Amino acid sequence: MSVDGLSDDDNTVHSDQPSGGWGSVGSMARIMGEERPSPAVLNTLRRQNKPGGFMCVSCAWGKPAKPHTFEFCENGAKATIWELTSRRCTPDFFAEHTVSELKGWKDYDLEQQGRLTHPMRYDRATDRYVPCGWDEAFTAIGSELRGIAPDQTVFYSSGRASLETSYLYALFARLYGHNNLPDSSNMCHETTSVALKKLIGSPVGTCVLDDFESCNAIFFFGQNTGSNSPRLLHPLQDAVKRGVKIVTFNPVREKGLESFRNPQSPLEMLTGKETQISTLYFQLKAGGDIAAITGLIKHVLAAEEQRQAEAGTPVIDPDFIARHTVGFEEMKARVDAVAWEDIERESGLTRGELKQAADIYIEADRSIAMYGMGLTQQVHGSENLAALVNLWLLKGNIGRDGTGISPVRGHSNVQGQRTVGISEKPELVPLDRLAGQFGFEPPRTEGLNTVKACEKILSGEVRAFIGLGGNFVRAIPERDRMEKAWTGMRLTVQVATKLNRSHLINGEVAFLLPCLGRSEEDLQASGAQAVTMEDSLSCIHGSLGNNTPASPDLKSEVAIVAGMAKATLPPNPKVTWDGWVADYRRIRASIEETYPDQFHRFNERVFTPGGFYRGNPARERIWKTESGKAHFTPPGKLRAVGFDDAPGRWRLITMRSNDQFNTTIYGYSDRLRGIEGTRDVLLMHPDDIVAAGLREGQVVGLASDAGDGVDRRVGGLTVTPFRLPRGCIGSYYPEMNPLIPLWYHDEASKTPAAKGVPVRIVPDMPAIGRA
Ligand SMILES: Nc1nc2c(c(=O)[nH]1)N[C@H]1C(S)=C(S)[C@@H](COP(=O)(O)OP(=O)(O)OC[C@H]3O[C@@H](n4cnc5c(=O)[nH]c(N)nc54)[C@H](O)[C@@H]3O)O[C@H]1N2
Ligand SMILES: Nc1nc2c(c(=O)[nH]1)N[C@H]1C(S)=C(S)[C@@H](COP(=O)(O)OP(=O)(O)OC[C@H]3O[C@@H](n4cnc5c(=O)[nH]c(N)nc54)[C@H](O)[C@@H]3O)O[C@H]1N2
Ligand SMILES: [Mo]
Repeated sequence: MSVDGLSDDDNTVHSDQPSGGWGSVGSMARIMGEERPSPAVLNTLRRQNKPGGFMCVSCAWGKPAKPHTFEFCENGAKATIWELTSRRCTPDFFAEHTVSELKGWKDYDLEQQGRLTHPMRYDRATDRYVPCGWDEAFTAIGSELRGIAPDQTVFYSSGRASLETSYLYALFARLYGHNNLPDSSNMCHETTSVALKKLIGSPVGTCVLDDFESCNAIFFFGQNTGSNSPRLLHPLQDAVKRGVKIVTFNPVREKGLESFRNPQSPLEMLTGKETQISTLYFQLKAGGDIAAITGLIKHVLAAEEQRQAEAGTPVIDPDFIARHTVGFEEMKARVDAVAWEDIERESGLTRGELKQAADIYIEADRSIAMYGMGLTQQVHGSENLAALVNLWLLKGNIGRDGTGISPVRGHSNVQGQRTVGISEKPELVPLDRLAGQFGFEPPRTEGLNTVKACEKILSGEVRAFIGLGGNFVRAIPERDRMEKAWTGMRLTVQVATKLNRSHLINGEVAFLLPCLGRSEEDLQASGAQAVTMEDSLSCIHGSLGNNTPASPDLKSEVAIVAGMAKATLPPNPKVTWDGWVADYRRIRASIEETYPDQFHRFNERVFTPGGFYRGNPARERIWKTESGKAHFTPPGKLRAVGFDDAPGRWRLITMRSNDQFNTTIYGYSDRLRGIEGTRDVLLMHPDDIVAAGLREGQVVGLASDAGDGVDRRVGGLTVTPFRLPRGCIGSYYPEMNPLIPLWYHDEASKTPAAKGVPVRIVPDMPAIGRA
């Protein structure tokens, strides 16, 4: 399905390479050359994602019990090599450069300095980071925190830290007195956590790896497997070989969902044979999913009517609907009333195209729905998921082998952090248990999520920010205003492996605390420590790093969290920070005590091949919703973006390249899209370039068109023809983040709507003094 008649030999920028293949090997080799990692890296890659080995720091996709010889992908290898670089960002580097100077550097150049080696304190007089001792840092942080009201403090986490670290971090926040625990998930799959919980009673996906071996169809919405979770291409390739049909809805023709050449298969590599992944690929409009899915539902309901008339076996699953769901009739009535012309206009797809997809869904006995940021990062992201759940409930495609809903999570432990208490929502945490276990009264008021934390930083109500990993200031919307407000805080602390922009925007008192990476050996009093994480499929895996740490002055994240907590809180005999640091098995024992159902015999099960499954009631058709049933939802708005069309207003999709991990830029090669050597591009349909009075290669800017009168601009983007639907344009995250208003987010979950941002094009606008 091509867009508006563009063919493969049109003049748009695109790539003829399959995902995987020699290109992926070349891409790994390039980063090997750049980072010059220690020779131990090959040994580490061999252990990557294997039982007893080390769990990749890149994506959260499931790890099979019987792994491939090399159970890693191009981007997983890049992430490991990135962590094991031989470059070091030492106190000498900070002595040479002021923080103001570094603010002018590109994200890529900052991280290229390599691993942080010493704890550093910001010195205002010289505008430099200067080395400090760990005790000095902890004591200062403790005394600052004791002087600030807990509810004016934010403890952020990026989704990489282990279950052990995350559990202690959340406990620290609650013992200190707040639930202000925003997580990268708030910018990512929070839509899933809120919407799926409401609709099917589970905040996470219902599939396990085995389901991919027994399904007949897989539907993909807004997830870029080839770049962001390439290991998932293996089960997809196997599924295709079994005859499974794969249907994709995505405004961008992503290579990984078109074809795959398995780099681990000598035959495929040598013969150039590749597997076609998607049977059908629909380039719908950004924000067109509710309309498209409603169209599919209309087709399914029409087929059901016809079957009834013919007295054949039903298309839908009436028994399931009667026993397990509520709201079917209201949903049906509303869908019946939706006009096809509205569906076609809003989705950008024809009734006939949607019929082809619906036929596959109707025919398949067992279907899996997979999705990513294309659905969650929209103003009506929760409605996207409600529409998808409607379609999946119709045929009882939840809670049977080979079926289910499978959100593809982002960071390698983002799902797990929620499981062990990193949540601003007190009702999701067993506070009574924590109270009994540790003899204190946990705070019961709702804490700040990412958007609310930003609002309170803007209004000056937040006085302290601790970042457990991540690059908060770069990842959030509204960057310009946020950076200005940030420096008004009293205390900022960043726990990190490499230098990034968030470290350069400082509070009055600021610390940069360097930690071990997951691939490194973590030696404590009782010996080498393992940590654990949870994958997208709710399986928990142990991970044991075995590389020599980048610097002898690093501490583990567990030790850093415990160090800050001990320096802040009054002594409590039940809260044994030193004991926990000495032996992480004790932390796992505490996790087990708080969550006995999911983590029983935790220490014994740490290295279960394939991980241990912590269970999901929705998979058993136990619906932990308000009604005790799964919910159909009558569709409301058909468009997921939060604005009307207007002349000169475009839908901007902020994209990840194949050469980045979130705000970490590995390089300038988006090889699966054929964009090389730059990230400063504005991707547009060739006819849109002409219609807008622009020309290919022209340098333009974008300005926010959100109608709130705030001037938000980014310049210096080269107009590049690309196969996108008319009216939709693309450019990279995080460079485009200054254009997203803070208030522009999914209504229910407050996930920033980074995939359908209203903008205007400003002709001939250069980049102005911006990194
Ligand atoms: N190598 C690598 N791996 C990663 C990451 C990384 O940056 N690099 N990031 C990690 C993280 S934290 C996350 S959350 C995941 C992100 O992984 P994904 O969920 O794949 O996220 P994106 O690449 O932002 O966007 C997904 C897709 O949505 C499509 N899209 C945009 N708008 C729409 C729409 O309206 N409808 C539909 N149907 N599709 C749309 C885009 O074209 C894109 O292909 O990956 C994780 N893994
Ligand atoms: N416009 C737009 N904005 C987006 C998105 C989008 O698609 N479009 N996606 C959103 C999504 S899905 C996410 S998840 C967020 C990501 O937001 P974050 O999770 O905050 O950002 P990352 O870029 O993953 O963080 C990178 C930094 O983490 C640190 N780091 C790496 N490894 C470790 C470690 O082991 N320990 C510690 N302590 N630190 C480490 C390094 O210093 C590195 O610079 O961005 C969101 N923002
Ligand atoms: Mo994410």
